[in-house]
Amino acid sequence: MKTLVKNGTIITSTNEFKADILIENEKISMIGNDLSVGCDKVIDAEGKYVLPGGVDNHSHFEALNTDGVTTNAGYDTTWVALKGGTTTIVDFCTNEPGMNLMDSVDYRLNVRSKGKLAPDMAMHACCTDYTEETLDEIPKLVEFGIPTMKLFLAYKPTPLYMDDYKLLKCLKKAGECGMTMMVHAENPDVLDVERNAMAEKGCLAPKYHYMTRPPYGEAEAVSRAIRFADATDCPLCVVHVSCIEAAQVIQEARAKGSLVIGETCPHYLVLDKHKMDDPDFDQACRWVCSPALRDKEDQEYLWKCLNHDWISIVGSDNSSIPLYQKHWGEEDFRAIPNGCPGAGDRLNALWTYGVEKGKITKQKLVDIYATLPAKLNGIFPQKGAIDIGSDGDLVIFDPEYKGTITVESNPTGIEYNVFEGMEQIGRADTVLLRGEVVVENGEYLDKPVFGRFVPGKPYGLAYELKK
Ligand code: DUC
Ligand code: ZN
Ligand code: ZN
Ligand code: ZN
Repeated sequence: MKTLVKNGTIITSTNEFKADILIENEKISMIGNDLSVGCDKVIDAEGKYVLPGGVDNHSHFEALNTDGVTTNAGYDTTWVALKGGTTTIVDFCTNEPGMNLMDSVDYRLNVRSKGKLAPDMAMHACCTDYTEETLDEIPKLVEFGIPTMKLFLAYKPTPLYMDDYKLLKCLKKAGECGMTMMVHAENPDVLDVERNAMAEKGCLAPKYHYMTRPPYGEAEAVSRAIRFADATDCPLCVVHVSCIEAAQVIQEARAKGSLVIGETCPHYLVLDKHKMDDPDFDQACRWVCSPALRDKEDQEYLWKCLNHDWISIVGSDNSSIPLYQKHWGEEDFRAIPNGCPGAGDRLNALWTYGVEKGKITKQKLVDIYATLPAKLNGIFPQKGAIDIGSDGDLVIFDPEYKGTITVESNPTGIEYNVFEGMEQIGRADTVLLRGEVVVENGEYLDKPVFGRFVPGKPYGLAYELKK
């Protein structure tokens, strides 16, 4: 199977040039001017940009919650990522109830996602049930192709929560085997103090969610995790950085040479906390995620961080939690499951509110949405690059498109879109996954299930620095 993409303007993380791209047997085999070869399919990309397929460092297509009851929309909704220009998701595999991580990975790959994946998928392990066996599993996960793991420094007293003892033990082991540790950084005691105080006053509306998750609690946990990671020589990725205070901790640590990488998310870049002020619980609960949405100034600072590479990656943190689960108990902010959908809107949010507003360049966009996430996960240059030998994963991007985001035009797999009503400029017009057209005219083609597991190599983004 040969596919030729002609006349497009290629954008990479460092460059912009007009060229044709030939994909043969799933891989890019030629890049050059006026390629004329016999082909099964020719796509004319005149007037369009050709970007590497997106790599989403952060999705939870299946339940994050380990209570066995809360579910996200599931792997059969992963097509929303493809429609939005993401050809590889990196999904979090938590402990299945009663299972260790390796068995949970096997269950995810061979049962839960079987026959359902639309994009390709790499994986992060996510320890939600620490036992001493967890430490033995770390090298096994790396060897299997999962060189990243997330730990929750919040959610005390659930099994998700990792105290300093567990954090340090995991970091030591991970540092020895080339695993990059990821942390959800919020100080659990700060949260408890603030949340209990609000609840005692009877303040239970969704807006108290952001009022009780202060930036200093996030910054404190980030700085503690970095100190531990430094001491154990373990590469660290701080996921979903939301605020100035936390970003500055990462910025200073990077300046001093710490192996720390920051990730933020589209919702922290374009939405602010006042979304949760809506008096209607069923509206306000949609924006409850952790860390919480912040202020306009935080958004501005996060864009600046991306430009300075103080924060390196934008992942969606897609958590497609249906409304009935967002509001399934008392009207109490503490009962709302945390997380927002967004896997389909990462590229258009970065383009509309980043490139179009002059906040980032097109090259920076490619870097933070495809190239650096692929490097972090050890799947570069197979993914995240337009290069000879890379997978034929391409986004043919129409910069002329103008629209308004609605859940109908920009589906999430559930009933709402947290960017509803916002302007959108540009869109993924055509998307190729390993040479196969999976999105055309902005619409998902509903191909028979197509995604594959992509194993990652150890050390990820820290590899160059560790040498
Ligand atoms: N952390 C995430 O990464 N996603 C959703 C909720 C959370 O706490
Ligand atoms: Zn988290
Ligand atoms: Zn602030
Ligand atoms: Zn997440």
